[in-house]
Amino acid sequence: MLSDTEMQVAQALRQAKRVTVLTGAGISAESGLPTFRDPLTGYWSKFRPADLATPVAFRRDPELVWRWYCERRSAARAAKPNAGHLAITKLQSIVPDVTIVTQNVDGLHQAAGSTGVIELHGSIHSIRCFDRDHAMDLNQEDDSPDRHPACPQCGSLARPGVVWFGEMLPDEALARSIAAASACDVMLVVGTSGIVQPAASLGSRALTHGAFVAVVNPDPRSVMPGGLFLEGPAGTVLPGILEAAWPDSK
Ligand code: BJW
Repeated sequence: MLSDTEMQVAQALRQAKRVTVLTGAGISAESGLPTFRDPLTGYWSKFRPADLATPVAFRRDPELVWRWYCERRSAARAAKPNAGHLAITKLQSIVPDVTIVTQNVDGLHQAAGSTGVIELHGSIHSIRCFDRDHAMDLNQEDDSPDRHPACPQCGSLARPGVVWFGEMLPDEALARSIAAASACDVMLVVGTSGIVQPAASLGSRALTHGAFVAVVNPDPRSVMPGGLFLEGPAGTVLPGILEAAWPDSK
């Protein structure tokens, strides 16, 4: 039995021509990947972001950072998309214009079959060189915590293709996300604490432009101002809303 709020979101989706979905680490939690800020299991409950997710940290201890990202890459590769990722893929197959903007680096939206995914914080599955941003191939033998590859062009060490604190987001990804937030009829904000900028501002941007904004999260502290709040895990809430919006679709 869906709540009134869930029915409102289902109705808004049914009428929408353009939908933008902004996701964060919470959507991959049900695939077994930790979030960042869960007080018990989140990465930042065990490690300091300043030791692992900044250019200064990499300069200070490149091997530590490389090892951490190798472990996370291996976990991301082993993970399978869950019902939340699959519901978003299904939404893309029903509504003609659905843009997925993710802060996640794990590739699980793509593994679920979603297309045109905008990766605001890059991808853990790519590497480039630290000094000069030369793209590097991540071949199997290099993908090891014990072997830190160097750039064949300039000799600088490899780093993960993600966006660390203090770094600019990829220009094109950010511009496309801002455009998608500004032009959508409905925005779903799924599994993000809404703390990290500039991604966190996309929900308010959508609201300012008149979109219907709904937040899906088990933790009510992540409510975005003005948006409707659907309390619960993405893997339950999203399939429920889709089922209510399009009961006849498989
Ligand atoms: C579920 C669930 C289930 C659980 N279903 N939900 C303006 C003001 C203040 C500061 C700044 C600002 N502009 C820029 C900054 C600085 C900084 C920033 O925002 N700092 C904040 C901490 C305040 N931003 C940056 O540095 C960005 N760069 C930038 O803006 O450049 C220009 C600039 C630079 C410097 C100064 C000013 C301007 C870059 C940000 C890069 C973030 N990088 C990371 C690491 C990426 C690589 C990696 O994966 O290792 O990105 S940090 C980490 O946080 C990761 C995430 O993408 C990001 C967001 O986290 P997310 O996804 O929201 O996860 P959680 O854990 O926070 O939340 C999970 C949620 O899921 C929770 O709410 C749960 O309840 C929920 N949940 N189970 C649904 N089953």
